[in-house]
Amino acid sequence: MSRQPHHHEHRPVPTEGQLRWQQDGFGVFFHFGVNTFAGKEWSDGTLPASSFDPSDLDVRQWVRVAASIGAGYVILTAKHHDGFCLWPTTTTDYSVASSPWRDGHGDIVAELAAACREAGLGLGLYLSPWDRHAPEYADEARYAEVYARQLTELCTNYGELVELWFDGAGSEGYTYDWPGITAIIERLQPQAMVFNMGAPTIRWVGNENGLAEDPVRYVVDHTDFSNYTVVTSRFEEALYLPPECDVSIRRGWFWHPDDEPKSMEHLLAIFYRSVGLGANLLLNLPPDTRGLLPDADVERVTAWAAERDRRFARPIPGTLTADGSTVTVTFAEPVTIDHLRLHEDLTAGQLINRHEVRTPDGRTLVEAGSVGVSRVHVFEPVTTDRLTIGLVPDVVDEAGRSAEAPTPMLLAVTAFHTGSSTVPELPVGYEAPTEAPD
Ligand code: FUL
Repeated sequence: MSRQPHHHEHRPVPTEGQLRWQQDGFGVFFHFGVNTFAGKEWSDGTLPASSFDPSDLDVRQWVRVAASIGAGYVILTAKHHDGFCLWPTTTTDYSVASSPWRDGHGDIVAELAAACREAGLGLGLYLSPWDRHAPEYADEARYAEVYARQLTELCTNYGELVELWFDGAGSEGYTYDWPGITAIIERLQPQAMVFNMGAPTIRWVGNENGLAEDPVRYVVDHTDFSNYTVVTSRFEEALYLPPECDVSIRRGWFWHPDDEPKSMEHLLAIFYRSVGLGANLLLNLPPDTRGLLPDADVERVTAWAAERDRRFARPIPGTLTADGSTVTVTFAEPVTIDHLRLHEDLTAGQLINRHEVRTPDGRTLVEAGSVGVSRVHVFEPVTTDRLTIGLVPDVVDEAGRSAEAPTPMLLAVTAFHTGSSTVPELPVGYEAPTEAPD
């Protein structure tokens, strides 16, 4: 069989906005709404607006915590599947405007937007396509208008948004007006990342456990739809869509009185398998019925961030010299290290599919897949002034060389001595539920 010799390979490259979002790497999710006051994960649109009544709401506390643990952005459920809106929308009275909170004059999206601006954090919004309250939902054309107005309000009144989060749950078989939705975003918030649906620029990693898998592919021809179905959305051509790993610090996305935060080991295990693999992490911290992040969660997440930062506090920079796809990393003097962080140059697209780290005596220290925006390796301490990294490009011919792809390149390699030489284990049998909650 003959192959076309000059077949031009289509290689999607990231936009500046995608690269910036990937470099941010870490965001905090806030699930808050009528569910919070009913101990529910999903509700059907019949919980009364009057039940939304946080006693001490302070979004500045949410943002302070997010900033202090190193988040670059936060995302709020402006509207979850139940249809209750956290801003005084003109499209329905099922919103904060009908609640006792601030005598119906409050606007959580506005308060959060102001707090984020003050703290220098990006703001993203979750606007559930599935709406179990809106009577118009039964009529796709009428609901398209309602949804367009809601999205327009959110994209107009709250300053710049970094991300719009479109959740697939409950939407199987429903047709939304994605061209219309996309046009609104392009007109009003063209820089916002679009999560997973419509004309996405970033994608769901495919589970709600916060876990990516090696190799982490930024170029894909489909996205997974939701946690509750195996449906996928296929594209006509492959797109550059880096993954975001969403996970809640607790079992639930919303706050429940009997739920509790994950252990620090578990959170560290998630960090290494998301950010450590080159995927973004979106960690959910649910505010409670006071409208505050609970003390236990704040303590846990603060301890987690402190341990993460301790491990990466003293970077030992390596000097890189490249010979084709082999990179030599030289340290100023012999160093004892147990962590290595690699950064791929992604400007020409994601090129590295496999790589290997070797010590000067030829021992293989690490054999792994993708590098991407940032890849962390953990190993038994080794003392050396040099490492060799062999990069294997994405597309190889029979000679083991990339036919048309540019030579893969690393931007930086940094070593660390953390005192930890293993990646924390995930708790046995842990998995977020894939059954639809009631
Ligand atoms: C899911 C939703 O059904 C959950 O309630 C939550 O919002 C999660 C982030 O996405 O698909």
